[in-house]
Amino acid sequence: MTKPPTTVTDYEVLVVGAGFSGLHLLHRLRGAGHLVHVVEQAPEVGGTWYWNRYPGARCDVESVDYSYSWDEDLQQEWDWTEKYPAQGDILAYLKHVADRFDLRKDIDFNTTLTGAEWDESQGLWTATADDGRIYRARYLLMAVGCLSVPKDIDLPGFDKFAGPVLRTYDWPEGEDLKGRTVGVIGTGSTGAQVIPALSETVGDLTVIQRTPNFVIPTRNRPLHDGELEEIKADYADRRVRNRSHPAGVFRSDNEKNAFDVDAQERYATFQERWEGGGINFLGSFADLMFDQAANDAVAEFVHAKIDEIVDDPATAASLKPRSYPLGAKRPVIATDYYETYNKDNVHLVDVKRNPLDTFTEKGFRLADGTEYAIDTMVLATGFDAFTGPFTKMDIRGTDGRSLAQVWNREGARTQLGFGAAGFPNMIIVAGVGSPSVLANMVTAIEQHVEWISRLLDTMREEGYTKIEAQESAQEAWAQTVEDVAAMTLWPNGDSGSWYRGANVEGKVQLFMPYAAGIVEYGNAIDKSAENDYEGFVLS
Ligand code: NA7
Repeated sequence: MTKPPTTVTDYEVLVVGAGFSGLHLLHRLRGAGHLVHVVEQAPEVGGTWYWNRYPGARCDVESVDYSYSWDEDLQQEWDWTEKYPAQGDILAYLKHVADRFDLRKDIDFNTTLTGAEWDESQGLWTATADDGRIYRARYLLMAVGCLSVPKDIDLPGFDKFAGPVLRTYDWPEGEDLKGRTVGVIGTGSTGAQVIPALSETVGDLTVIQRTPNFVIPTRNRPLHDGELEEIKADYADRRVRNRSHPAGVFRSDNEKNAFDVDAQERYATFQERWEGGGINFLGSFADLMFDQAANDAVAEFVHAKIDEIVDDPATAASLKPRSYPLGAKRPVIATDYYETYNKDNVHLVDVKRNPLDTFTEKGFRLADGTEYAIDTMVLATGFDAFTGPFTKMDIRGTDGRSLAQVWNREGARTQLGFGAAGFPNMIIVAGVGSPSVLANMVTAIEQHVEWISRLLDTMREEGYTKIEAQESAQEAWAQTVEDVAAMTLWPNGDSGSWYRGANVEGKVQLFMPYAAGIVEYGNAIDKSAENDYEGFVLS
C-alpha cells in the first residue's frame, strides 16, 4: 500500500479521541468559535464503547445518568430501554449524537497518532499520524480515556498456545464462541460480565482466577412503563442532584455508620441494598470505605452470599476475596456471576492456590502438573490504566523531554488533572489526578470539558497563547491525591489495583484518581480558574 503524501493541517485545537470526551469537546469548542479537529483511531465514534463489544458488556451506571446533560432536546428525545445500558445501546447513542450535532465532518477516523512534539518557538504542537499525516495545533487535548490501552500479556509461556486468542478489549463483532472449549483469564469487571454471557453459548468454560473480586448483583431490568417519562419530566433537576454527589450520580447514601446500628439492622440494610442491586450497595453505611471494621462487616455479608449462592464449597471458598478491603479493587457489578459457577459446563481454576505453571500448545498446566485442554483463550486481563495511552505515544514537551520517560520513571503527576509541567498546551481530559473512574465518568467528563472550554475562551479573550502547569503546584496536587486516598481504605491490602498502577509489572505506583469526588474537585478547579488559573502559568 502506498502512503498518502504527507500533508500538514493547522488547527487551533486538536482533540485526540472521539469518545464521550472528544465528542463533547468538539461540540462545545466549535460552538464557541474555536477551530477544532478530532483524530480517532477507530473507524467510528464511541471510544471505550466502540472497542469493548464482548458478550455481556454493559455499563454499571444507570442509562439515564450515563448520558450527556448539556442538551435538553437530546435528553428528551433519546429513549433508553433498560435500567443499565448495554454496550450497543451506548454506542448507538454516541453515533446519534455525532449525527445529530454534525460532528463527523470534523473527525478524522482510522487515524492513530504516534507522536506529538511541542515547538516552543512557534508555540505549536506538531502531531504525526501512523500514515504520515501531520497536524499542527496550538492546543493538544488528550481525550484518550482511562482504560483504552490493554495491559501487555504477562502470562507464563503464553506464546506456546496455538489456538485462537480473543481479547475482550477488541472483540470481533458477533463472535459468541458457540460450542467451543474456552478458557477465560481475568475476573475483574470485564471477566465478571463476559463469563456469565459466554457460559450460555460455549461448550465448556474454564475460568482462571488469580484474585477474586467482590461482585454485587446489577439487577438490570427493562424500564417500566412510564418510568422514562417520569425521569424526563425531572431531568434537569436529576442532573443537578447527580452533580451534588461526590460520585457524580445521585445515591441515597445511608448517613449512619455500620456500628451505629445492631447486627440485625446492619444485616437488613445490606440485604435491602443487595436486593436493590448496583452501586447503591456501596452506600449501605457511611463508613464502609473508611473504617476497617465496617468494611469487614460488608465483606462478611458478601462472603455469606457467595456461600448461599454457590453450590460447591471449594469453589465458593475460592471466590471469596480476603486479601483486601471491599473497594480497594473497583467493586464489580454483574449479573448472575456467582450463579454461573453452578453450571455443569463452568469450572473455576484458582491459580492463587495452584499456580499457573505454563500455557501449552493446547491449553495450560498448573504447578501440580494438572493439564487443562482449551481450544480458544479469552483475555480479560485489564488495562495499562490512565498512563497507557500517553506512554505508548512519543510525546515530547519543552526541550524535547519525553512524557513517557518522565511518567515511567517518576509516575504520572498533573496539576489538578489538566496539565503536566514541561508539556505546555497539552490538556488532559478526565484522567490521572481527577475523579474520573471514581465517579460517573460522563459527569466527570462534562465537568472537565466545561473547565477547559472556559479556559480556552479566557485565553482567547485575554490574548494568552500558552498555559503550563507549575512543577510545585503539580507536586502539591499529586500529594493531595495521595493524601485523600490515604484517608480511605482504597489503597489498603494486597489488591494489585489498577487505581495505583499495581496491575502492571514495574509501573511506578501512585494513586491516580482523585478520591474526594466531583464536588470537592469542582471547588478546587473553580478556585484555580477564579484566581487567574493558580498553579498554571499563562503567557
Ligand atoms: P481489571 O479489573 O484490571 O481485571 C483484570 C483481571 O485479569 C483481574 O482479575 C486480574 O487478576 C486478571 N489478570 C491480569 N493479569 C493476570 C495474570 N498474569 N495472571 C492471572 N490473572 C491476571 O480489568 P477489567 O477489564 O476487568 O476492568 C477494568 C475496568 O473497566 C473496570 O474496573 C471498570 O471500571 C471498567 P489480579 O486481580 O491482577 O490478580
